[in-house]
Amino acid sequence: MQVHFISDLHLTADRPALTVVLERYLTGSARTAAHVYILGDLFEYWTGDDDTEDPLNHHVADLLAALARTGTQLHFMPGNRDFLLGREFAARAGLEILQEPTLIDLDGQAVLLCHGDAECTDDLAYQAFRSQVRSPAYQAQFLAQPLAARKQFIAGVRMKSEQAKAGKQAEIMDVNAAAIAELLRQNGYPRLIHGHTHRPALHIHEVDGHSCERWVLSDWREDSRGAHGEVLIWEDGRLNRLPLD
Ligand code: LP5
Ligand code: MN
Repeated sequence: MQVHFISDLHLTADRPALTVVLERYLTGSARTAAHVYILGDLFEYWTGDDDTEDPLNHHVADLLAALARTGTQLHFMPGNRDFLLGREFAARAGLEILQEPTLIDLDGQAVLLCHGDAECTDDLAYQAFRSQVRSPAYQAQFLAQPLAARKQFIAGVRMKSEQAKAGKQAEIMDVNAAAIAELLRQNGYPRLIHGHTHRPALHIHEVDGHSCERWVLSDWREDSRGAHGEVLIWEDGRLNRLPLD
């Protein structure tokens, strides 16, 4: 049995080549997976499920739904950019929305899944912003606004976030080791898989005498190599990274 993990695709109409990589993956190697877990930031940003103006949203829903129809189970965990993705889009795309964090069983081994932003606890400005925008009352008030107003607000947040990041030290934008240790402790010392930081690596955390693997997923991007991504694949009791282009 294969189980796949991807995150941080940051799909946008501005980078169509990334959607082509996704299309090749979903019609290719994803077909051999029993489960595909999308661990957040599938989209560059998400305005609300009623944003039906953007053809990209329909196209991605159709691609995911076509894979779901072949029997592969699709799971989506919200990222810091697409946490407003809701039940309507999930139903269209054949996705199950997961709570964060979620503990799964892979051939008898416990694996914990999260996006990764909640564990960046040194980034105090981000955590303050996060608790505000993750409040259900704030989200309901936001989603009640007209689409154009929401788009304008998000454009402002994206600009402010880029300015803020330019002034932050790289270390504070990574996960905090104590936050990871606490997460592992609370969940019975599993293996951990997350994205968000765009720093693909395998780390070992020694917590209370347990040795826990932390797999950080790669983001998908367009650079001098062209558009490319990566999927982490569980098969025969081990994890392997498969490059996608
Ligand atoms: O995503 P990434 O990795 O680039 O940066 C994140 C943190 N930034 C964010 C913001 C998103 O990137 C962009 C917004 C996506 C749309 C979400 C919808 C929101 C609508 C409201 C819903 C109810 O998550 C960044 C972290 C970085 O990860 C590393 O972990 O540092 O955090 C910031 O930069 C946040 C700033 O420090 C503080 C907040 C600035 C925003 C202020 C809002 C004022 C709005 C004014 C609008 C006119
Ligand atoms: Mn993220």
